Amino acid sequence: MPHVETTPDTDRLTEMYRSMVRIRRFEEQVADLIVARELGTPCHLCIGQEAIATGICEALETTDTIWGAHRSHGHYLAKGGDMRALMAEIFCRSTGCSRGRGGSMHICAPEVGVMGTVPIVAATIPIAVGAAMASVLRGDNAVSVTFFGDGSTEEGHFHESVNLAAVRRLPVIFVCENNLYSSHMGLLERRAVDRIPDFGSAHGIPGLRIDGNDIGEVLKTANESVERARAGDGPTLIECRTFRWRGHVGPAWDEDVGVKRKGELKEWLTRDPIARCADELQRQGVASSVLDEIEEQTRQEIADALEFARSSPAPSGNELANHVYRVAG
Ligand SMILES: Cc1ncc(C[n+]2csc(CCOP(=O)(O)OP(=O)(O)O)c2C)c(N)n1
Ligand SMILES: [Mg+2]
Repeated sequence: MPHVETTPDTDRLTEMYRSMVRIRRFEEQVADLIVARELGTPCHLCIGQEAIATGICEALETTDTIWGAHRSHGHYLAKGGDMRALMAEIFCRSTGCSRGRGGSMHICAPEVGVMGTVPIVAATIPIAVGAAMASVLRGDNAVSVTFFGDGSTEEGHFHESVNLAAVRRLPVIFVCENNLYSSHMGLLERRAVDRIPDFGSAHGIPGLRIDGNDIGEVLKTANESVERARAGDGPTLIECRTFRWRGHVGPAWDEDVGVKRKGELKEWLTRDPIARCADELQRQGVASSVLDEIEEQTRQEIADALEFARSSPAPSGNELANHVYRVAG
């Protein structure tokens, strides 16, 4: 089981660097495919936010479960989801992780604990609480994690879920990726105060605010929260401060439904989680050739995933009604 640490050792940090690079380069490839009009699936990119998915998933075992939302390519990859199956899903091909029925926003890899992502804002938060309750009933000591945006904390069932998890001391971790915007609206256009951690303390659970672009801080907080959950001490709410570099949906850099974010983006680019991690690795003595090799291996992996997706067939029309149910009566 992972243990609490302040600075991850060099090998571990190198692997987390690799995880963040895989997420960033994968999404940059997806962005290019959208610009080239080869992809039409709406994609919400997490470029700039990679340290959160990576640091949290690093603290988890394969048997722990994660739940995501519309911006979840990073969660899927960080937890060990297959890159080929993700690319094929974004291409809506039959070999995709949801057999081409889901696209970018409905992805899963249950074999590694990616149980599902749903673009209805806050939708998977109560489901993650249910998974934590199931794990207590089974006695298997698994932890569940729900990733959601700052906008989700304005939904009723976020608060209901934190309450139930706190009352039952369930092994669930609420990870709020606060990128300061919900679609085109800034945080303080939507609420009177900027105090998401208070939603934890209001229910008697730890509510923490951390730098979501600092991989070491994310891992340390995740490890402490996982230990707490496994010890039966209940849930934790972690607010990870971050910023998305691209538009709410699609590849654009500085605009969001008419909102210019250029000034803020410029500032956040200087807090790049990957560049910060590279600096730390070099401080620890890792040669730049090691980082170059990670880039090259990632480039090859993405090229392979792209070739796989392009050459995969579309789902058959005969499957259209599969998994579709109606309530009898
Ligand atoms: C219940 C619900 N309301 C509205 C929407 C439309 N919608 C999709 S994403 C989004 C913004 C979510 O913002 P946030 O939770 O901060 O996540 P981010 O996109 O910033 O990662 C909205 C309003 C939706 N999908 N579901
Ligand atoms: Mg947001």
